Amino acid sequence: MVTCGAAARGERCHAGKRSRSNATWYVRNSATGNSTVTAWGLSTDALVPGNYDGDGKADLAVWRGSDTNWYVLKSSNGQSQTTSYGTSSLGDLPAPGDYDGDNKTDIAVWRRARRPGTSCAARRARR
Ligand SMILES: [Ca+2]
Ligand SMILES: [Ca+2]
Repeated sequence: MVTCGAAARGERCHAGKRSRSNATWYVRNSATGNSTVTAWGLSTDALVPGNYDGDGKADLAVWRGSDTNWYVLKSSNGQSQTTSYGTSSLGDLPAPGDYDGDNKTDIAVWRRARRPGTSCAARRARR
């Protein structure tokens, strides 16, 4: 069984925090009806499955807002890939897709535009 990116690096996935726990993917194969069970990611991660390695099969993948890492378990070779992308402090949300048409899922985030002067600090300053 493969474990989450943190465990692959020799770290504890939940690091003793109660709000997070390991998560498990249950996938039912449409061709055979068989299921696979794989521990990957944390309960607080965003789910971002896609075909990141271009082999035509979806890869288990999560985006962790706390460290802005994308943890991908590549279906082609079972290896993990960790990529940092996004800024959670700016409210980024993961938005993966094949934006360039190369049959590989691209990492992407969606960020809401912030209007100047609408931050909490700016509103307090006007009072
Ligand atoms: Ca794949
Ligand atoms: Ca692509």
